[in-house]
Amino acid sequence: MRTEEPRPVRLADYRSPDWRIGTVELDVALHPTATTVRAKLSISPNGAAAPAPLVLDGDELTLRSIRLDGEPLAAESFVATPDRLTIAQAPQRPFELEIETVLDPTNNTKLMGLYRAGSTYCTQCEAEGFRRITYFLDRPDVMAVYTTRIEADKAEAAVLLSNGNLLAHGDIPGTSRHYAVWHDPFPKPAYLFALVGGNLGCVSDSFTTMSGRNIRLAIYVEPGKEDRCDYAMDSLKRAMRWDEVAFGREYDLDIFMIVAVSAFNMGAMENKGLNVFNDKYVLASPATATDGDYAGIEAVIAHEYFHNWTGDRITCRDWFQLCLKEGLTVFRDQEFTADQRSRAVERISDVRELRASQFVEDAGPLAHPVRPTLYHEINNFYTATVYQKGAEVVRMIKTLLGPQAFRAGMDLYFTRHDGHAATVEQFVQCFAEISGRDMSQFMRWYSQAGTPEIKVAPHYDTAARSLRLDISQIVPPTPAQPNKEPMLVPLALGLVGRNGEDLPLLLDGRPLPRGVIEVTRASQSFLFSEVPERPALSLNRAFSAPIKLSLPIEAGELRFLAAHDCDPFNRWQAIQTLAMALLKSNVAAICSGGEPRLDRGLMDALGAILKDTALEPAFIALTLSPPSEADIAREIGCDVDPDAVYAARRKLRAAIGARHGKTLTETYTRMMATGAYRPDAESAGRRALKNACLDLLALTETDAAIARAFSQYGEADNMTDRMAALETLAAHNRPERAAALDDFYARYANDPLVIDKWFALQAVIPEPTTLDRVRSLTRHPAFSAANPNRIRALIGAFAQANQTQFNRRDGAGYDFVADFVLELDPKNPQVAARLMSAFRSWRALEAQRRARAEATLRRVAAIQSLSPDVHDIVARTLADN
Ligand code: 0A1
Ligand code: ZN
Repeated sequence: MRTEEPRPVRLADYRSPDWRIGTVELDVALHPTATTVRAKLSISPNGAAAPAPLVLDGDELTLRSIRLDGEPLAAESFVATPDRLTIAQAPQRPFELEIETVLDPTNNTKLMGLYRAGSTYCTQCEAEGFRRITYFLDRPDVMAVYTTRIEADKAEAAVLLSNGNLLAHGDIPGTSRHYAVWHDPFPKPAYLFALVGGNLGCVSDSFTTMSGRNIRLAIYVEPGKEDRCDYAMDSLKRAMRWDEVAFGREYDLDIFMIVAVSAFNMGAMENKGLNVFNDKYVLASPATATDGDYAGIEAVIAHEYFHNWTGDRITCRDWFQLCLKEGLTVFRDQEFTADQRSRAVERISDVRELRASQFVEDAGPLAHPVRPTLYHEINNFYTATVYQKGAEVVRMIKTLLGPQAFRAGMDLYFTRHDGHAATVEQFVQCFAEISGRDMSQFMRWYSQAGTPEIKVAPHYDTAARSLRLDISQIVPPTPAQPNKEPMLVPLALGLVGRNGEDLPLLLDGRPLPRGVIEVTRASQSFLFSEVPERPALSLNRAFSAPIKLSLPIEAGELRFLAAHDCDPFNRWQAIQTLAMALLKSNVAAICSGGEPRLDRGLMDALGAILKDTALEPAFIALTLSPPSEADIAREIGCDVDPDAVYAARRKLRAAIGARHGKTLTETYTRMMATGAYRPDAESAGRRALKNACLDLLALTETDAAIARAFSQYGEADNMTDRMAALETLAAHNRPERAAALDDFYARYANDPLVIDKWFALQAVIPEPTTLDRVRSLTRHPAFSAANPNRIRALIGAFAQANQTQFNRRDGAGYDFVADFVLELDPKNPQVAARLMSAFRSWRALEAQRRARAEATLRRVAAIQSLSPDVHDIVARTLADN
């Protein structure tokens, strides 16, 4: 808890460690409230010129004993507090330190360090959780080889796991206890350490690597849930193969384990050889998981597996380099999904997500560079900017270099830095060397926050048959960065001729490699020659750069691109651009008491897409969905009225339902499946389109449309269709809604992950009664403020996905969330801080809501006992720089 203003950590202050730790031998005796940890560390000075004190990190630790080279350390030669162990005069030679600490995993509510998820013992050490297990140099550039002995009562923990390969196991004679010894030969930072003990069911399989090594694969879950692991196991094997093919990366230990736990602060964790997962990203069956859940499992399993090379074999020198492993690994998992499913659909989904979360973050007080230079609490930097924008930055390197040079750069990175803790500079240097390019301007993507705004003015010269693009860019000011330098923006583009085909791209008379121009200055021009006709401009194809684009383009031309662009992303984007323009003007109309208008052109373009049977159903479904409320609000930028945004979007969707009723009904029927549920992308795409039709049709409010949803709800043979119908019903205050909600609870009361859907669904109902509903659901027996999944489902969904009710004009939504955060904060500050970030767009709201939000934020900020996590978020959210 805060006693004084905490001191930030700065990138500029980085120094290599004074000490090295070569090996770590842990001996952990599990006990519910008194687990003992004996750690034997081999420590040596790190070539330091001047003798340095040894200062080990701790966090809420209790020291039992300490020995140096086998001898008890005299009381006057060390100082141990819960958060530090200092030996002022440590020997300036290699020595062995033995530290015994005692932990209380059952009462560890922060879910960092060693804790219990239900009855299972598990650990979470990233970023700084290992220091809650023993005193250590808890920083990623201290890499050691770990040997871990675990012992426990057999009845309490029949399964004992840690990183690496199993060396030995057996009973402890004369007791009811047993033990297991694990050894991980790969040096790793402490944040990748993991240990699990519990009575778990196991599903196993095997994988033969490209060099013919046989790897045992094991997924551990709550007993009885083994039959829900098939998809996770299948995804794992596909990810392992893909990394061999796409990046030449082979798995390195004899065994790869995944453990699903019910209480976890995040999605999952890439501990070496022993990934620990939020069970939401492992367990799936057609009856309990939606297509979205299946896709999430595939992506997260792949993400954690890919970390084995990008994160574990090569880790980060310090936490400022977080994007080095996260941005790169997100890029890798996105590419994996694109290859496994549909590249176009994956790209559109990723960009939608980027705009809804990262662009919003970048536009508000929590904006920060992909590589921050300062933090108060590292846990608050596991953000959309580090992850999603970090992935976009890697993708731009690939776009600039081309696939072969990109792969060669990656290969160089893997060979050069294997076994080391690296920096972003070292990563980018590999591509600079391979390509011979100067990447110094590109580095601004890592250092400058904010979404660049690119303006393009086209000038076609009929006589000269040339096209000049005048392009200017600005990077908006962000906290602590009032002035920005121009970025290197790779813009993929196409000139689309009247027949719908791409015209040749000759820049200054030469063919343009890969169709990408490089914007490098605040303003510059590009001249295309031999352009036989005035083309339609398809810019930033496949979203080649994470920018905001503005281009004077007529609606007719957008409709043309929506119908003909060979870049599927830009076909989708053309519709989004049309819809965004309409939505913005309709929001303005609603705010000034006017009527929203209709756009015949947009409707026709949508109708054409809907009828185009050559298109993937998943693509059509995405095209039928207008920009999100958060995205519209961000585009409006200031004085936002979330009720007007919601109304405009709903009206547009209702208009689509009314205008295309017949086609939507036909499509709904045509997309119905025959045969058993299959989770593959194509089947999922058909369901996505079918359910998009169902939802749009229901917005016409006809009894028939509601009845269709109600009967789909009742008759569905899989969770995707049942849940989609329930979501549709939830948007309509009709008796069917209450009936379906009650039925849903009765069916799934014993399945917490399914009940989370029930919580979330009710939390996002855009009606004034929702706050009371959410409040009373916090007292529901299925709710628990000790479980992050329950919190995210109910409170998280309300705060982050219910724009109208969180942002109630009377401020009651803000107060409710703030009060919840304050109650949670002492128990789980990490999750509390994440909830608090829902306030990040408060300055963009209209005056009354803005005042309410500010009052709530100030009330929270005034509390002295805030955790560093929540304090950091609130302080930055309120700061006006
Ligand atoms: N490295 C993980 C994310 C992660 C970060 C912190 C955690 O602590 C609670 C847990 C997980 C990933 O990228 O998947
Ligand atoms: Zn990750």
